[in-house]
Amino acid sequence: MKLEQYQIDQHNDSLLSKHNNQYIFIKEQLGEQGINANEIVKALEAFQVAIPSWALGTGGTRFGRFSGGGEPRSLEEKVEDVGLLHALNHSSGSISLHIPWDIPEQAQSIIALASSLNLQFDAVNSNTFQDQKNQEHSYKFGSLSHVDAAVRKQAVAHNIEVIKYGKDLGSKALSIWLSDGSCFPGQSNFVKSFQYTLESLQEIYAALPDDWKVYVEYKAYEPNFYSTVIQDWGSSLLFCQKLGPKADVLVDLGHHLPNANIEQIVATLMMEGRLAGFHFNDSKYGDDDLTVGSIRPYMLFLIFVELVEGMKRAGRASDTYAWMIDASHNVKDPLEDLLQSVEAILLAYAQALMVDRKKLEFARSQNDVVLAQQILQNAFRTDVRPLVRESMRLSGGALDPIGLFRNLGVRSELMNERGKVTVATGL
Ligand SMILES: [Mn+2]
Repeated sequence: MKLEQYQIDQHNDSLLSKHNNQYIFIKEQLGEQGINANEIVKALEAFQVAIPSWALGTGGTRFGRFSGGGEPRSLEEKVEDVGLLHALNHSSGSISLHIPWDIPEQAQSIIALASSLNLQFDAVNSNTFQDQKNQEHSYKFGSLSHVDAAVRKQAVAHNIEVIKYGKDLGSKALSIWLSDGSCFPGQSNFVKSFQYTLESLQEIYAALPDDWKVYVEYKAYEPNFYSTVIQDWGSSLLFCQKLGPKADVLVDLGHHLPNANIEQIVATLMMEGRLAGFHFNDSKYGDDDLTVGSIRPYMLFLIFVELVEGMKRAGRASDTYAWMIDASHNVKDPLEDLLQSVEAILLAYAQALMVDRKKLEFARSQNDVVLAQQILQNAFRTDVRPLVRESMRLSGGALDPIGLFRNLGVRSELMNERGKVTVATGL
């Protein structure tokens, strides 16, 4: 299924006068505070969030999986799904592949399909947290950190193979999330695990093309419950520093211990120029993989306050970082969920762009805690939805992406095309 521009235009026409009133209202409101609404809209238009190939089907838990019907059955259908999202919001212009769940057997035809939908290929993701069919060695006790050199070699070779697939598609980065660790005290030697991992990563790093990056993701726990080799941003940064300038730290919002101050981590990584980008999601307890902004929108906003500050300080545009959604759960239509997630990201970004930095620095210099809090909360409590809608409209997307998705009956159309019982590859 493909959306036609006239369908989006018709939808926008029906909402346009109401939208224009709302946009003019906020534009004036912001103008009184010396903020240029059009500039924020421009920044929103430029912000693209990659969609991972594993988020297009209903995610499961270790207890069960409830597929929703019409899920993509092949890589081609996954690319088509991201094409639908991008047509609706014009903010999801790339897809991030997971190998081996989504191996591009014929790169040229996949590239042609993606280009026809205005999509590019984002970072490729390796997988050494599962055993695959016919795999010689098991990853039950680790991969890049394994005590047996033969297992490490196999895991390194897999990552190098993933780079090859990515090169064929025009990707420019490899994302590595390592589940290696231990479940019980005494099971592994922390120092040896670190050193084996470093040696393995060095081999992968050496295989990176010149214009590539490797993103090193950390996670506090799960699936290992006592220790994780790359457990936090400090370990990740240490690996990156030892590897070299092509390695940067990838922050996944669900990979921290409860109540971690993620915005401070972001500020520190940006200060060091080592932030690769983000895996967005939301959670209440751990790596819950919930819709971005659904539980803790204020935290998301505070993170964007640091991101905006850090980008400005480094003189880097938003498209020089890797932004991706990493979520996959049980109860929503995955495409509607992704539309909500992208909207939440853009809302937080818009609010962060509104923060009066000069005033905030002044408040800080005076130790005016009340004013500092007020400046942030004024931005957070402003309804910036008309700005996000305007950015989508101007770039050719829909004023109300989920509304249009529902009005057009996209899911039932997909179920007609693909069947009611389809299960996408993934978790
Ligand atoms: Mn992730």
